[in-house]
Amino acid sequence: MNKILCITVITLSSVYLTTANINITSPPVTNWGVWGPFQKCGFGYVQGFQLKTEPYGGIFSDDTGLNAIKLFCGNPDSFGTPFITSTEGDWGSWGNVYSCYPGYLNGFQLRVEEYQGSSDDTATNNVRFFCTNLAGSNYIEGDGLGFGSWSQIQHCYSDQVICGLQTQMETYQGDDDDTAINNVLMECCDYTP
Ligand SMILES: [Ca+2]
Ligand SMILES: [Ca+2]
Ligand SMILES: [Ca+2]
Repeated sequence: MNKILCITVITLSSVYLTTANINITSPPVTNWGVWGPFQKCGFGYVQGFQLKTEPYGGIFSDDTGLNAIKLFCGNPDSFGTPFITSTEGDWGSWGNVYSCYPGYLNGFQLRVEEYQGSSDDTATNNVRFFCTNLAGSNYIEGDGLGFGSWSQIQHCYSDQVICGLQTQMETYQGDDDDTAINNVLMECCDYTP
């Protein structure tokens, strides 16, 4: 009798401890462009990031701000660590590599410039990431631009870490206003050591 009760308790516990993977998505402050390919780490989880940003070109320039996000599926400072990017925009250059190693990325927040009407739009400018090994609400902020304001924080469940990426990228607008990255989706995977 005791043995049956014990098995039942173990079974119920394992059901409640298992959560499905979820997607976390930026609130659409701007919504131009098409979603690129969803990419997922084949092995391991995201432990570092790098941003591709077009530097500010002055008041007469058609600026785009953030052009790509690279997520490293492992220690970003180790040689040959695989990475995922979804769509990469044409403008700008890659900035610093930021690391949470030995921790993992488990949330993000975008800095987005709201619609500017006939003035120059840049949409997403910068990204902050939250990490399993940072205390409280601390984060690592990327080296993007400073237009706009920080939108709502998107966070994985406590037992999950980031494992996938998809970006919404506006295609080249010619003489019209370009913005590059507008929104971001990340998959949170159950963490198993
Ligand atoms: Ca505009
Ligand atoms: Ca343009
Ligand atoms: Ca622009």
